[in-house]
Amino acid sequence: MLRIITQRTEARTELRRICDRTHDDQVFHKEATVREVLQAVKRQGDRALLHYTAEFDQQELKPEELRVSGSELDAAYQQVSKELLDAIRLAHKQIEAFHRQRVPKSWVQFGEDDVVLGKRYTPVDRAGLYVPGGRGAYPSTVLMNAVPAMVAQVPRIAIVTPPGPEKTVNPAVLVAAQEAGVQEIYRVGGAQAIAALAFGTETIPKVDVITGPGNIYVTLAKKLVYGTVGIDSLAGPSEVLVIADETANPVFIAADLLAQAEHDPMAAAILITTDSSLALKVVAEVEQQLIDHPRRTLTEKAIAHYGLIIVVDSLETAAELSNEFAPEHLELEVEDPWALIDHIRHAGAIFLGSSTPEAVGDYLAGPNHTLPTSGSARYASPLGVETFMKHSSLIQYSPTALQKVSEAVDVLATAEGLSSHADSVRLRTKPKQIDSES
Ligand code: HSO
Ligand code: ZN
Repeated sequence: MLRIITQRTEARTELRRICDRTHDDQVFHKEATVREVLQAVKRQGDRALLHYTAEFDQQELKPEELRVSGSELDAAYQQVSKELLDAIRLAHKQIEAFHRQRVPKSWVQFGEDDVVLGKRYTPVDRAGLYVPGGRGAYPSTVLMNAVPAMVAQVPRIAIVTPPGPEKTVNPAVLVAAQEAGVQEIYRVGGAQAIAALAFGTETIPKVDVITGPGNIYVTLAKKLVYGTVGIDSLAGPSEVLVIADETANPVFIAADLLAQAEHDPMAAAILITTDSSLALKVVAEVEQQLIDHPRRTLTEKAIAHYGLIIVVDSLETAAELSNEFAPEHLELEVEDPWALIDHIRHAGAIFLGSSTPEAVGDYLAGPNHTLPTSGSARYASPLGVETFMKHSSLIQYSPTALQKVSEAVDVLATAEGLSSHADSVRLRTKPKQIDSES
């Protein structure tokens, strides 16, 4: 049952509780297990991968089975329907078009005295994409990670994903990977897969950046290998926050809240509304839509623990509370969403108006569905092409330009007690003086 809160202080306390929901005490315990797995893979390579795959995924692999074979990749196309293939292709096309517009561009700037300054963007050499298995084996996740890496022109991209029963990998995942242009796929998941990508094994290449969502073990492993490799972010369970006024449709809102809740028993679904009668209708509608929900048990759990309705006096107050929560997904189900957006400062993705359910963004609108969670939208952004790139600064000085700053560099270097720094400029600008001193 969705709870309704009208009191502002209580609302703030509840939002904080929901935002902090992943900070459980067991994390320390799990971190010890993850450290052990990382160490073992670092030392023993493939042997440790096979050991942990047997232990955690109950699949006995031979080393040569780690990589998904060409014939398996081909066969996957026979296992997905024509409708699914077409939908994957439409999604791919739109995600690619969006990300192509967002490729960071190198630039140079010509200043006085022929000074040239700039930035040069280059892709990483290798990227590793984690695709969850089981409940979260989504072709959409493959596209959302592989497409930006491809657009960034990363030369080598590898996917890791845990094997299911009979060592299989979800055929839709294999098809989505190939549609995106990735053929290098390994049947390994969990912390051991992250370790393999971070350190390299006999079979799996060491990469420079690891992206993709995963369970708590995967997330802890990404956190621990950060520094050895780059990572996209530390993904927590999914969240949606809906701001609605009296013009909103309670049936749509209920469906959107449940669309988030059905992801995970820890997912959060929050409505902030100015209309108390809408709040009551949404509560009833959520109950209704849960009746024959295929994932009823887990969805109900999420709604019971991390579902919430807050009734406020104005849309400005709604925006203020939303900013404090900094939701991963924010829906503006209000008459004039563009007027409200000026009040929104922190959100991973913003969905405007009643014809824009979050699901279009999850699948195929184009923007990435890998978004900052657990309040990290206060400082972080969606995954993108730039996640797979870095930039180098460019600096070129002319003799005249160097002459003009030589005195200042000299003073700074002397102040820092770094005489060779000073010499490196002085030797170029006043070579004789150096000679006579020596
Ligand atoms: N809402 C999820 C993404 C997703 N939805 C994948 C369906 N498939 C996290 O943003
Ligand atoms: Zn979703």
